[in-house]
Amino acid sequence: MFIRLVLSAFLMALMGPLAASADSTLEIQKPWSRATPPGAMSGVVYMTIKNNGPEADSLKSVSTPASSSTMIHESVMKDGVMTMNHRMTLTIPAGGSVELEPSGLHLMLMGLAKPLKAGTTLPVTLTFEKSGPITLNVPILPPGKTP
Ligand SMILES: [Cu+2]
Repeated sequence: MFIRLVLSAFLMALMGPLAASADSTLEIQKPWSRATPPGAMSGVVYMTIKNNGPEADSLKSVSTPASSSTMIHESVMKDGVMTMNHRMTLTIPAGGSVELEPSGLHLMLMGLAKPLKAGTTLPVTLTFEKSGPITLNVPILPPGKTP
């Protein structure tokens, strides 16, 4: 447990400078992903994207070397059934934030090259219309854990 705490403090320190682009007014807070069982083809990434600037920005694309494709999804309850809608972009309002969290918005990694392993990190690049690309190292949590 102690080692894990030290490790996450270390990862946080690493993530700090990486989580903001040069002139960015965007802040990526508590990114996380979840370990996947062997053979699983998809994974998820959650985070909060905060926009401290005076103008809206939007997330246009997401990529990671860990999967063959990545999409912005939104889980919605429709007629009592949970379905996932594909979103082309995600707008972060000026002075506002958007939360990606379980049962809501998430980044969906499809075609995983190998299982996502707890305790490791996942490099993910978010490309925004105005702020450009922001690369993060997303911590992978064990199944059933949340930050
Ligand atoms: Cu999804």
